[in-house]
Amino acid sequence: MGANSIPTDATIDLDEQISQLMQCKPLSEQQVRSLCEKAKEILMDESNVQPVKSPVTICGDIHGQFHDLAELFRIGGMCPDTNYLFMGDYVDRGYYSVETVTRITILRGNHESRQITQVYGFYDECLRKYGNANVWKIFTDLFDYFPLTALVESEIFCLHGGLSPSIETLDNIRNFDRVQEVPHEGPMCDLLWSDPDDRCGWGISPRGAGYTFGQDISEQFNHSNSLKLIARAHQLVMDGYNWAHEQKVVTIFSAPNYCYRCGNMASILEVDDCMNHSFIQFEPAPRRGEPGVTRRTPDYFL
Ligand SMILES: [Mn+2]
Repeated sequence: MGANSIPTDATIDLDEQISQLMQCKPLSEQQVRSLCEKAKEILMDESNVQPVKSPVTICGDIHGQFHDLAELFRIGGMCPDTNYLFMGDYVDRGYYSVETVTRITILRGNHESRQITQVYGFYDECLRKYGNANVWKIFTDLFDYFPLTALVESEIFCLHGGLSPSIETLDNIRNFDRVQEVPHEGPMCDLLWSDPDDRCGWGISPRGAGYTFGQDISEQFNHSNSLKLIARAHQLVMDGYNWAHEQKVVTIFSAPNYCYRCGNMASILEVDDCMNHSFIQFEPAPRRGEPGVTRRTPDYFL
């Protein structure tokens, strides 16, 4: 008791680090290392289906668009005043993965992986900003501990991608060992890669990993697990959110003008303590110094 009100060296240091990050200045390798060690201690005690209480604000992909993340906090409220649930894909694509990932932790996305980050930008960004791959290694080692899914008040099931033909119940998910690189196939891969589809049943995903799943699959899963809604991220949607499967599934995407060229709105989902939900849409933050990106992004990775 009372210890919380007395700033220790550690909390003073943490406040300084937060203010440094809010100015979009990267932390030192040593600071990243010690923060990630602390984060790992917290994350390793979390469940594969991490329980979350309302009120909570649920967010989708960020992809290193740091200034837009700052805009998200301005609109949605600062931590810890607002309780946030982020559904993965913090890194790659944008120019500020290093700054972005240090501010938030929660569910794992398909980009929180050693293999994907070496192709889509985070690895190169770490090399450019730190001169070596140490920070990339520290972060990707931490990503292995990120929870895979969350459950808000036993009603809203949150995850990055979607469902898996190998998973019928939440207990199936609770029982596997998540502390590993994202596998190329199997239930853990599917949770981070799958997408809802207009066609019924399971389909082959054009992404080359995970599956597509139809409304029948979502209805069965929600019924079996007494869920009202599946909230997920992973797909660019022009309004920032998109209902599917007769409101059994919603996609939330929180990177406005994705890749600095897609022209989409972003959104976050606010769930209040009575479980009422409302979407807040937002546009890109004013920015300076970021070049317009003309490089084409393969559609199957959006
Ligand atoms: Mn994704």
